[in-house]
Amino acid sequence: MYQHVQAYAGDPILSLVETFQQDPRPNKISLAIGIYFDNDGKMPLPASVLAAEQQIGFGVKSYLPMEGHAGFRAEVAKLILGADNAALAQNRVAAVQTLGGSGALKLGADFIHRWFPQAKVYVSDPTWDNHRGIFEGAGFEVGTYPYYDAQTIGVKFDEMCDFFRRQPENTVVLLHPCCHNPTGVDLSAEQWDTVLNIVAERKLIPFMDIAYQGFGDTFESDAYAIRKAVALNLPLFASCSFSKNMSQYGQRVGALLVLAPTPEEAQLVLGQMKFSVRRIYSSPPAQGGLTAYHVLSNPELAAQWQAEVYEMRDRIRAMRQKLYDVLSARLPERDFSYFIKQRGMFSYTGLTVEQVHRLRDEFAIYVLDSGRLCVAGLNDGNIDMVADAMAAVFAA
Ligand code: PLP
Ligand code: TYF
Repeated sequence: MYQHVQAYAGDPILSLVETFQQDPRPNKISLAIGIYFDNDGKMPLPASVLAAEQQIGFGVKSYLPMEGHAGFRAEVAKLILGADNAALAQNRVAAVQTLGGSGALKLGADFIHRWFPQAKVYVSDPTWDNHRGIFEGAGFEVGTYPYYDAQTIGVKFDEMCDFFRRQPENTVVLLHPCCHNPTGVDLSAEQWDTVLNIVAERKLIPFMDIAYQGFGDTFESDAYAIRKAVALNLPLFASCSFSKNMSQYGQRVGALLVLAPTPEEAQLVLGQMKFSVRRIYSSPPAQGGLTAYHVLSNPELAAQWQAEVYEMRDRIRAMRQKLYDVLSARLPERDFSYFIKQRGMFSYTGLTVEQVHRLRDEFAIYVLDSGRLCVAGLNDGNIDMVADAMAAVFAA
């Protein structure tokens, strides 16, 4: 019956997690998956989020509307765009509660493919693997734009701009407003200004995927590119995720925001989003969305939550500093300053695939073949081992 069904090769990140779980070595360390762990190596639930969950309780929850919880949608739009954003007062933003950031990407991708079927999509080289997966799954041809420069461990900024200048109208460019996954290499505010002016001139469609707001710098500055795109009145799509910054991984909490030129068009977009949702899963899960709504709508809980995210951010920064200190002391001829310049949970370490395999085989330390390391998996208990092992493979 199913002989003709193609075998699935598996997702590279999730497959590595399985390999790790089967590794019998007791001292093994996983820095492969993008999850925030605390200094004890546990996934923390912020106290603000726990308080919100307790307020909501575990009683029966009715269905949410197709587009999700109205309060959640309004609060997320304020969090991402800024509470005083004129586009919100003008009712020009269509907001949908989605199944995590992935669900927001999928909903946005399907919408664009349906209404702009000629559009091509470009993602950064490199990007989160599933960006390509989701957009190809929606029927797009997906290409890459120049981004990461292995020579400088920075951005190929001029090449990126030149590339954007050559694209036709309505080309979709997928951008990471902060904490680029997988490299940790971000654009500065000035660079965003330049890029978004090109996007405006060329009439491109910016699709901004923000999964790590608050982990880079502040909630405001991490959303700089998104707010600038709104200020320029671009046809912005923004997908956001609360998986990491509210530890809602398995609850599937995210949102898609679409900026329209008029309130009427925002309603048309919202209507099609609802239609899409109805035909796929009918309505989003209630528990996580309600939790996020309670956190965001209660000023005390919201302030507490932001402070808790900044603690996570600071712990990640401390681990970056420690990695830099140990590696610089061991190999003084090499410049490891990129570890402290990169932002967010991920670091492109500069490790080659051979070095990555040595880390895995000899030291039971798991990072992705690309050299991506999840800095949030480091802690006081494993950082010395990891830094020593990295120094050993870098020195060889
Ligand atoms: N976008 C980026 C850049 C991510 O790194 C991730 C998750 O790792 C997602 C989207 C997906 O988020 P979610 O887990 O909420 O679906
Ligand atoms: O590590 C990463 O970049 C992500 C993590 O459903 C992840 O791939 C894992 C599972 C999932 C979404 C994101």
